[in-house]
Amino acid sequence: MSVRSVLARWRQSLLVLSALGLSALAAAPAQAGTTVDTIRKRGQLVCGVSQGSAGLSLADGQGRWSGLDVDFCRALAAAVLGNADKVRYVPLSSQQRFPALQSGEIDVLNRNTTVTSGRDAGLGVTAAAIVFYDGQGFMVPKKLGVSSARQLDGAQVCVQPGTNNEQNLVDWFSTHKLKYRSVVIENLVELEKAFYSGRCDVYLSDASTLAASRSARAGNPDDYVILPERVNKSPLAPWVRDSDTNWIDIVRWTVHAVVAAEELGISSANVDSFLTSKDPQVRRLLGVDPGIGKSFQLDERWAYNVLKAVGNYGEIWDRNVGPKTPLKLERGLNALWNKGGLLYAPPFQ
Ligand SMILES: N[C@@H](CCC(=O)N[C@@H](CS)C(=O)NCC(=O)O)C(=O)O
Repeated sequence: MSVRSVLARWRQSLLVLSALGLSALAAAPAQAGTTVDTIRKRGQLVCGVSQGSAGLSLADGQGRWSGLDVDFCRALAAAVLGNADKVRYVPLSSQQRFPALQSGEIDVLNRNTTVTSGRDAGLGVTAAAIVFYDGQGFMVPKKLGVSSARQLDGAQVCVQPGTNNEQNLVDWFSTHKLKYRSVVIENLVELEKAFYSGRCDVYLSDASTLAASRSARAGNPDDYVILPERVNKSPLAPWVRDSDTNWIDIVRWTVHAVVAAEELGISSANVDSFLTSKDPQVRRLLGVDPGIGKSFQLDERWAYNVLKAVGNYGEIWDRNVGPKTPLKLERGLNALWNKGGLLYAPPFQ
């Protein structure tokens, strides 16, 4: 073969390759913008929440949402858009929540959702940061006369499908060699009706959900008791898609920002007075000394906006689930690390 024909073939294959490359590009879906671009374009964050769990995410009669999970939706809207009110809430059942996140219907899932290895590794989603160290337990009517979950042999247990409570139920009863019958109901309102009307003896869920349900839906909350055993750790987190690392970082560091603020003594009421602080950590966090906002592709005032709108972690806790709310929860594991809890924000630098 002559040099010329080798060159001609070589040129031809380059043409074929580049044509293939171009058609491959043409066939690929248009590169979707980042989550932050999408939020900015629509002027609103779309946040997946529960269908109604007091203290975590619950709408009032006017459709106004509140709760700890809701405050983290608001915090993210403040971080990205500078306005905590720019949120559309999408109520989701346990089974609907991950498909809604995977499909892009929501930007973030803030819905009392436990971090487990299977979800993190298997669903194309990431738990960005823990916002609530909870534990799963059992609630029973006082009149059953039960003081320990070990006395629940033969019980009928109400449980929602698509939760990890279901697995914990199997694990706990088999470990303790007890029998049970599960009553599986997807709709939360129906499930709670079944429990409070006596169709099941036991309601298994996160302790926060049980406390919320008892305060909001039991005829007389004092007629029900949450048993002392916790069947599993239940760290609750905001979830995002694996594919957008900038958005994962923003969600993660928004949680860290409210924790760091509590440690630094910054609150929604006094954040303005910290703008003249000499403390380099405070100056970086609040964007007085610029850099951090830019690294997240956010306004330098992102954390200031978050704190001004929703406050620090302690304020979020007290407002939604703390001792002065119907849930009456103590901080426990959700106290700062230097106050005996697990909340610990890495450095902002
Ligand atoms: N944290 C557990 C349970 C979460 C969960 O979905 N709990 C139910 C109550 S058992 C709930 O909050 N449902 C609210 C709803 O369906 O809107 C999980 O992530 O699987």
